[in-house]
This record gives sequence, structure tokens and C-alpha cells, in this order.
Amino acid sequence: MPPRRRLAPLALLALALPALADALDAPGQPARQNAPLGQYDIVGNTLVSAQQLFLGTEQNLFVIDKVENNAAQLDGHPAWASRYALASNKGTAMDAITNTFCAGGGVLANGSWLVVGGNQAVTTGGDPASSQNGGAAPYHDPDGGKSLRLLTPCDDDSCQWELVGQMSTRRWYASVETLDDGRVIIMGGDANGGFVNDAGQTNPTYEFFPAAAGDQPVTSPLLQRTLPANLFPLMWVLPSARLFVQANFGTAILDYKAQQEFQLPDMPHAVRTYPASGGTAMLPLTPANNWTATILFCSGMNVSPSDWDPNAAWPTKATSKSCVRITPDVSQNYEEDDDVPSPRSMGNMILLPTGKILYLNGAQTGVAGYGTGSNTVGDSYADNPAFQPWLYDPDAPSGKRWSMDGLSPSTIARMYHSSATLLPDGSVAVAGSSPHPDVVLTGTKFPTEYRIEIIYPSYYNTRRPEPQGIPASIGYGGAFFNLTLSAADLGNDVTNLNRTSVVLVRTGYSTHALNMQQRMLVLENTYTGAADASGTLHVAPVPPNPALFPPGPALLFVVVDGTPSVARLVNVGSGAIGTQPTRPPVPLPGSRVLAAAGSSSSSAPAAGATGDGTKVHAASAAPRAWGLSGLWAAVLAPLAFAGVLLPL
Ligand SMILES: [Cu+2]
Repeated sequence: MPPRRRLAPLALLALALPALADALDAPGQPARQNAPLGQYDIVGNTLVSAQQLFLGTEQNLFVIDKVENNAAQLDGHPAWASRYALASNKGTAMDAITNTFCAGGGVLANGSWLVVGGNQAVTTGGDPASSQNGGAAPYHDPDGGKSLRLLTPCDDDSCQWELVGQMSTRRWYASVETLDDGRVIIMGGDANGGFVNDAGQTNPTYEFFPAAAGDQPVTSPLLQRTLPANLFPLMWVLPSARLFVQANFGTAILDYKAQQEFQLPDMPHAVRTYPASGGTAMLPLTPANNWTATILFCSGMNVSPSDWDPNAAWPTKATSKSCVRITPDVSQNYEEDDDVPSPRSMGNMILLPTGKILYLNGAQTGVAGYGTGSNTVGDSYADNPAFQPWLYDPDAPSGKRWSMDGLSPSTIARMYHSSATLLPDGSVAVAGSSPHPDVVLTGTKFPTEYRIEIIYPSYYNTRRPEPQGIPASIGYGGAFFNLTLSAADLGNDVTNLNRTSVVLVRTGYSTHALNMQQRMLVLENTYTGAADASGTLHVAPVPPNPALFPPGPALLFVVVDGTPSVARLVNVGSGAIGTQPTRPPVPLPGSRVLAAAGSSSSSAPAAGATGDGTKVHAASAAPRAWGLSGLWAAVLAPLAFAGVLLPL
């Protein structure tokens, strides 16, 4: 037996390389071969209409509908939730328990998904049911207004939705965002719904899940001052660990820890929130932009607060082409961005692993919502489906950010209550549409839709890299991990290592033209190339600031020269709700390419590397936003002093 002290180096090695111990199998090639590039392909039926949709595992989508007369049955009544298996294109009904009509949803640090709020119990036609506790035929749906439903996703029938308590107040059309401690914040909504919010039923507050003992909803001045078009407020956690919140024309920074809001300038050009329903996304957080958050808003409709008349001729009203960006941790001002080539409402912006954004779904005229009046198109407040998807490149020069990129139009109108999400193979699933109080299948321009289709971006059929060594879990700071790529993965060109990135994508919860929690972060990496054109990526974990990418599941893609691997679903953070451990960043080794035996090796510094090939891990090289109070002391103090940024 060796002396005990000899074990120490081995133990240290084990500590230094935790990723190797729990590496996932390398992703392979997509199951679909020779997909129709740039085109939509109808692949299956979601059983219930996909008003809400999220990718819960690598293999399964989870679908949530409102209570309505779906043919799929469960426990003797129509189902309003399902699990959709991507491999078999088969749906299975699930029990969402209470009425999930226009609920919000989000993911927690432990990988469970929460669906919040909804509507009262209804009977046919969306009318109130005689019983609010599930006793009324035909739907037997309990009131969902305060519901908190939790699911830990799996790939079979062993996981089911369960009620885990109630919110303190009713929320219909509330938004959900995952916080840097892996809880979620639940914000806004109203008690009973309707076309837009109103003073008699608004819930201008936020609360948290899990709630701490004694928690009470906190009032948001932004939601108080932005009636009526402030349902489904748009919100993102910023790297400064504050929330950027946008509703109607209002904008605010919410320091949810201090329960204090700061007013920012109004949204230009158009309302982006429901029911104007613009497309929105946080652009990728990258080493090149120092993981600085910029948020993009496009389309919607310019409607003044007094003009939200449910009897107006909404389906004929023009939508907006305008786009603006804001980088809230740097500047409080919205900046003009390129107009979308065609106008739209109810569009979803989907972050692709390449960092570009696919913009699809919705309508060219009108807004979200439905009614029964003669001002509708078969109940719909919108018309002229926006069949043509567009691609946005955040890094393209101004004037050149939008392109059609070979994308063909869909044949299915994705009107109100549509959804979309990125899939692990880099394609995008599109589903839903039902601008009706209850299921309408025939005799109407925009019937209730059950068909799910997939659109295949231009990279789809290219041979995918198959990176080895993807860790099951990635933390904040600490030691780097290695991913290996074969010569085939690198296209037999070792210089492709210089065009390789490792990205995390949280696909989020899709509903009402939103993808709540959606964000992308590019990890910092260097590389070592081998003479045989294979290579190793040295990949830094997420920088030591959980607000950059709140903890929870994420897709990890390795993108080689614009071609993404199939993703693996990894865990970011501790896997538990609570303050996330952070570690000081460990400098990455320099990038280099090893020469063949007999010749000398050469350094091939990556962008940002120093001249001697030693790349300084940027997160350790300069003061960054992780010193949250430091950044905000610098940004907020002068603004507040100038009287522009007003604590409310
Ligand atoms: Cu809705």
C-alpha cells in the first residue's frame, strides 16, 4: 500500500477536473436527414393547442393550452396539456389540473418548471363554469387564477404536473423570469382578463417562488402607471442583477432585492407588450461584448392608452416595422435599430446557436386577442398572417441586420396563442394558434391549430461537430474544462478552432409572442490544435456572476464555423435554488496549434489573446460588472443626480 501522502496529488487532480467525472455522451448527428432547408415541415400533432410550449428535456416538449374542447381526453374530460416526444412525433395528454388559460411559466435552478396563474373555471365558449372547484361538466376545470403548478420534466409518463400551493393574488397574463438565485419572480397580470388590463382588476405587483415566510406582493410603480397595455410585462435579469422591465410605453429598472424601481425613458414608436405583442429578445452575451446585455424590441403597434377599444377595427390596423435596442447597464437610452422588412404583431424571436435570431409567427395587421363582435375576423383581432420568417444578425452593421437567408414562408397561420422554441438539433418548433374562446376547427379563417411544424435553418444538413467531454454541470467561475473535436468535426481544417464557440442557450417558456427566460451566453475559450487537425477547446465556465445566466438547465452547443453541434442539456449552477457558489476565474491556457513531429509548434492566438499566445481570461483581467454595486454606483448616481433617472 503506498504511503498515504501519495494520494494527495490524485485527490487534487480529481478536484481540478470535476467535469471529466460527469461528462455527457457526445452528441451525434440529428435524427432528421436531408431536411428541407429554410422550410417548414409539418411533423405531428400536439393533441392540445400549443398556447404555451417549452423544451423540458432533450427529447420532449411540454405543451399547455387553455381549457377548451380538445378532442384529446383525460379523466373523462378534454385535456389541456400534453407531452410531445420529438423522436416519435407523438403527443401524450397530461393533466395541468387547473385552468392554465394565458398562464406564464418559467424554469427554476433545480430544473423544475413552474406554471403560474390562469383563469377561472370555464364551460363551453369560455363562459364561467357553475363550479369553480372542478365540479362542472364538461371540462371539470378548477379555477387556476392563483395556481402554482410544478413539473420536473422527464421522457415518459412518470412526471406529472402538481399543484404546489397558491399565489397570494390572482394573476392572469403574468410574466416569469428566473433570478440569479434560481428562484423566479412572478410579475403583473390581472384578476379576470379581458382585451387589456384595467384599474378595476389590475395586479400591479410582483412576488417570488419559492416564497419566503411572510412574503407579500410588492407593488410596482411601473405597472401602476402603464395601464392598460401592461399584461405579460417584458422582463430580463441584467448582469447587474437588476431586472429590466418594459410595459406599454413605460420602462423601468427594478432592483428587486431593494424593492426599488428606477424609471427609464419611454419605449419609442410602438407598444411591444400584449396585445400589441412585439417581438423581443436579449441579444447573446459574449466575451466580445463583455457579456453586456442588449435587448431588442421590434414590431407591435402604436396605440395610445386611451385607444384600446375592443370594438375597434383591429384586424385592419397596421402593425409596426420599427426596432429599437437598449443596453441598460450602460445607457438608459433606446437606440434605433433596423426596421424589420415586413410589419408584424405576435412574432416570436428565437435565439439560434449561431447567435442570430429567427423571427417568425404572428400577423401583419391587428393585435392579439379575440372577441365575438363583427369587428373580428372569425373572432380574431388580427388578420393577414405573417408567414415569412426573417433572420436578424446582431453583429451585422446597421442597415444589414435583417435577411431572408433562404427562409421560405410557412403555410400555417400562427395567429393569437401560437408558440415556438429552439430544439437541441438547432431547428425550431412552431405550434399553436387559436384566436377563439373555444375550439373552432371548421368554417373559420384561423381555426384552432394542433399541427406542429419544424423549420430548418441553413446549417441544418451540414455534418455536425460531435464534441466530447461536455460536462453535465457548469458553474460560475473556477477551473476550465476541455472539449475535444475530431478532424472531421473541424472540417479537416485546424484553423476552424479560431471560428469555434461554446454557447449556452436557455430556450425558455414560449407563450403570447414571448419566450420568457430565453437567453444565450457564449463561454470564453482557447484551444490547442493538433497536427492531425483535431483539437481541444479549453472552456471557461460561466463568469462568476449568476445574473449573467441564472442557474438552471440550458442547451450547450459547440458551433464550428457557423455549424452547431446537436446540443446536450446541461445544468448551470449548483442545481439547487439559493445563492449560487462562485469561484475566481482560472486563466485559460494560450491558444496554439501543435506542429507535426520534426517541426516546431506555432502559436495561433485567438482573438483577444496576447501576443505570446497566452490568453488572459478576461473575467479575471479587468474589473467587470460582477462588482454590481460598483457598476451601478457609477451608472445610476450621475443619472439620478441629473434628475433623469427617478427612484419611484
Ligand atoms: Cu392569451
